[in-house]
Amino acid sequence: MDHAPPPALPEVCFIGRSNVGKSSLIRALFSLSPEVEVRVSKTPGHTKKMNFFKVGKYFTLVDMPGYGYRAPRDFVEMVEAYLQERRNLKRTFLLADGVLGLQKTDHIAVEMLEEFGIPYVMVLTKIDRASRGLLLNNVLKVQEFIKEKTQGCFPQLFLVSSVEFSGVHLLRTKGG
Ligand SMILES: Nc1nc2c(ncn2[C@@H]2O[C@H](COP(=O)(O)OP(=O)(O)OP(=O)(O)O)[C@@H](O)[C@H]2O)c(=O)[nH]1
Ligand SMILES: [Mg+2]
Repeated sequence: MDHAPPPALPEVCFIGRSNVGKSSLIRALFSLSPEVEVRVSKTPGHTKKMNFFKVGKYFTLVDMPGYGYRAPRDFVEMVEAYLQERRNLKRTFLLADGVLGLQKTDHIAVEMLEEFGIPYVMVLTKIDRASRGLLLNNVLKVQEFIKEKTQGCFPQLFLVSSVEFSGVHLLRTKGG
């Protein structure tokens, strides 16, 4: 938090399990903003620190390290402090894998966001890898979960593939 830029601009952040596709989605969403230079990797746990990118003069986005497998050791202190303290945080995107659906660690992340009263949008990633049947099943389960178990989650679920660019435009225009 000591290295975070001053909270002058509105901010959006992207959180989710390691390897879920946070950095890839940011790259797809901001493909027209050359200042957003995110690093993507096949190796889970690639993003180790919170990376802040200023987008034009309008807002800042934050690419977070992932939780779960190979998460940085200081993940909880780092991210909890950020979510609790960041006054200019306007929207949080919680990414879950469209093939795997919600995992145990995703439920922990949801509990944390709910406890801190942070408004968030749920996104299913890597939908190019899921068969239609599997994807439909996961979508229905997540929608039911959002409806029954959450307060702070935006009711609309977004589906994306950062490889095929599907759903990216919709998220750009409707997710914020
Ligand atoms: N097929 C497919 N692969 C994807 C998609 N999005 C990301 N990937 C792949 O998943 C791997 C991880 O992507 P990242 O964007 O680095 O994931 P991350 O959530 O930032 O991971 P950490 O920084 O380790 O927490 C890479 O090999 C990506 O190419 C997608 O929509 N479809
Ligand atoms: Mg990353």
